[in-house]
Amino acid sequence: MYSLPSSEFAARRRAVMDAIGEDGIAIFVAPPARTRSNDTAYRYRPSSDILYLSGFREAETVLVLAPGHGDGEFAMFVPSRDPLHEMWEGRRAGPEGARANYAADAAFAIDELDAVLPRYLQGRKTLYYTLGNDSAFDARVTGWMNKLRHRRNAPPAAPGSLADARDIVHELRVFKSAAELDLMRAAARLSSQAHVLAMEQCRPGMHEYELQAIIEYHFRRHGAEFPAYTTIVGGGANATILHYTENRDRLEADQVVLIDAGCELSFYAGDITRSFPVSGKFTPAQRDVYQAVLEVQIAAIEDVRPGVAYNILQQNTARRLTQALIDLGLLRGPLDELVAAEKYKKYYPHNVGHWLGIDVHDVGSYYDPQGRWRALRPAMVLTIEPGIYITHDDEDAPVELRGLGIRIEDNIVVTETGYENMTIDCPKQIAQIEERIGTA
Ligand SMILES: [Mn+2]
Repeated sequence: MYSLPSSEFAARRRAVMDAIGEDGIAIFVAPPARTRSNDTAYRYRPSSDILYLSGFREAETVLVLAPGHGDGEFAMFVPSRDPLHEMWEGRRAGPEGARANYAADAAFAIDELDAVLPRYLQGRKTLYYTLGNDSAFDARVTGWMNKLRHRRNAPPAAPGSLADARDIVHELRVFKSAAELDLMRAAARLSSQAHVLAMEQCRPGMHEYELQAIIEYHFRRHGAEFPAYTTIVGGGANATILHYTENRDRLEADQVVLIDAGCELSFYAGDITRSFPVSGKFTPAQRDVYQAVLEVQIAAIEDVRPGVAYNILQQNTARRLTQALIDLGLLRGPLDELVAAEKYKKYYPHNVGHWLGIDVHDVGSYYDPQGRWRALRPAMVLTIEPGIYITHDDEDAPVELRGLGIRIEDNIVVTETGYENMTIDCPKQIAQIEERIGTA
């Protein structure tokens, strides 16, 4: 239901191969599994670029794109079939499965890498390989290069220049296809539903981890592979810690709880934040801050359309939030001076949002090739997530505002004429929120 057609993976590989040309070769290496405790591993999360280019999920995998190569231009090196290993650790595709189900032109056991890969490198001018992720693999690449440089019985044939394939792949990943947008809408919908469940089941005296469990139960129950990132549930002052993930404390009736949670469905991320009163009713002070953030968030979403430079979203948001902070009594002074001095950073220290896709903070440059902030274009997906955070010990802040964090985050697609809010079903107006809390 949620997978992409193989033609889409083929088109992505074609686009990369067209960009690197017949003089080039690109190598993509899956990161290894990581130990969690003694001899058990973290659940493996496949490499995003390998997912993007092939849909393949196993560790110990290397993808090679060598346009026009006589042995086949798309080669995969994968773990070999092994009944005993598979009995303990799970099924493997093996080289045969890589050819049959992942459209590899040629496929080999990963153990054959040293023997086979020099054949692909030989005679290519540019090697697209990302140095620095895996020093052991870097050393193997160097070894193959040296072997090809110092051949006795044939002229040297090692690539003379090194480039980074991420520049090509990550630029492609900035623009989502129609099929990808459908997957992202599904991830957004599931993430929205989970936030509504948390609102409906919230009661004073519950613990932050209970809301986390409600949310993650919904994700997994509907087939999400993982949460797209560690779920944040912070009540009161915990909401002022931007990446709070302990989720351990009791939720009190006078607190606002901030939940930042999204699922990863078919390896596409949802990323939603909502902030709501534990009791079901904002205090007047909390309501003022909430309404201010909400208005800034809606204005930022309204700014989204093709041609708007990314930094304009940032600048407009910083200015509007600064005005809000003045109105709330949190900053004092002329608006222009406060904006120029970035005084808002005390209460709003992050950016307005980020690209969203296979990675929650998705890859891709925020700049154009000339180094200027890039303009939005249709099929880009980004989050819009302004916030105001007032720590418990902020003596400049009115007492009734201390220990309060509000962030509101939606997932936005740039369209031909403006934007589509994929998380519009997740309530954020005060009346909509208050009527839901504690009703289940
Ligand atoms: Mn986010």
